[in-house]
Amino acid sequence: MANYLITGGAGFIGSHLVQALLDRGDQVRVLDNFETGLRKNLEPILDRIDLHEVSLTDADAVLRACEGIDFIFHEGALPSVPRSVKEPRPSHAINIDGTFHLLEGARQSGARRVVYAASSSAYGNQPGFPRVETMAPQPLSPYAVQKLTGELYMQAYHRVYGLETVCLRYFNIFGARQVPDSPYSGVMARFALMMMRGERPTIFGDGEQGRDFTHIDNVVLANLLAVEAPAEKVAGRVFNIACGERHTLNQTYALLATLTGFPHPPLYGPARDGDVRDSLADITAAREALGYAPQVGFEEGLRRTVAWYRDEFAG
Ligand code: UD2
Repeated sequence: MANYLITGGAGFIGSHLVQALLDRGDQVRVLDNFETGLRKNLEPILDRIDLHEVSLTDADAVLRACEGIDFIFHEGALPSVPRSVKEPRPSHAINIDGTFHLLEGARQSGARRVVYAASSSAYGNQPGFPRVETMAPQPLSPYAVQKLTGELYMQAYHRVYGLETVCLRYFNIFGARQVPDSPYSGVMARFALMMMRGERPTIFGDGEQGRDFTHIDNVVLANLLAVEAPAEKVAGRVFNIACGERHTLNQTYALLATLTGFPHPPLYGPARDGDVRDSLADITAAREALGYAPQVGFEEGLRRTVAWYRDEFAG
C-alpha cells in the first residue's frame, strides 16, 4: 500500500483517479481548492481521503501536501485554450507556478514519482500525422505553452534531481464528470448537455477539424500503468495518451445528435483563436513502455457519456 497525492482531485480526471486508487486500497490525499473542481465529486468518499483544500499557487501549502507521499498524480490545472487566450495570467499562475511548486514539494519531501497531465496542444499546427513524441513542440496558445513548460520542468527535475517524472500528453479527454455548463467546457460535454436541453450547439469553424477524442477510463488506466512501470522505461519521458483515431467535429456532432435524439443541425461560428486544427496521436510509445492500450473506444465512450449526462442533468 502506497501513499498517493492527487492534485486537482475534485476535478474531472483527478476524481476518477482518486476513486480508482481507493478501490484498490491505497491511501489518498487530495489537493484541490474547488476553483474548478466540484465538491460533489468527493462527497461520497470524503471520509476516506485526506483533503487539503489549498491552491497550487500556495507554495508552502503545496509542500505540506507532499509530505509523506510516495507517488503524485499532478492533474490540478486551469484548463481550456480559450480561457488562457482571454485571461492568460490566472492560467499561467496555476499551470506554470503551480507545477513548479508541486515539483519543489515533491523534491523536498522525497516523493518517488510524479505523473503529470500534459496536453496534446503542445504539437500545434505543424505538418505530420499522427503526432509522435519526438516532434518538436509548436504550442499556439498560452495554455499550450503553460502545459509544455510543465513538461520541460518535469524532465529537468528528473535529469537534475533524479525525481521520476512521467508526462502523459492527454488528447481531448471526455466522459462522466466533465463539467458541461461552463463557457470553457470541453466540446463533447457541452454539446451533449445542450442537445439534451434542446439547445442548438455552435461549431467554431467548418467542423472539419479533427480530434483524437479519448474516454476517461483510458486515461485512468494510463496513469495507473505510468506509476507502476519500471523507472528505466518511463522516467523523464513523455507519452501520448489517446485512442489513435481522428474524428471530426461534424462527425461527433452527428453521433451525439443520434444518441440524444436531437433533430437539429449545428449552428456555425468563427473559428476559435489559438485552436489547433487537427489532432491525431501515435500511441506506440505508450504501448511499448507502459503496456497501454485503449479499452473504451470512441462510440462506446460517447454512449456511456451521454447516459451519464442523462442521469445527472436531465429532468
Ligand atoms: C485542448 C487540447 C486537449 C486538452 C484540452 C484542455 C488540442 C488538440 N487539445 O483541447 O488535449 O489539453 O485543450 O482544455 O489542443 N468547439 C466548438 N464549439 C464549442 C466548443 C468547442 O466548435 O462550443 C470546438 C473548438 O473550437 C475545437 C474543438 O471543438 O476546435 C475542441 O475544443 P475543446 O475546447 O473541447 O478542446 P481543445 O481541442 O481546445
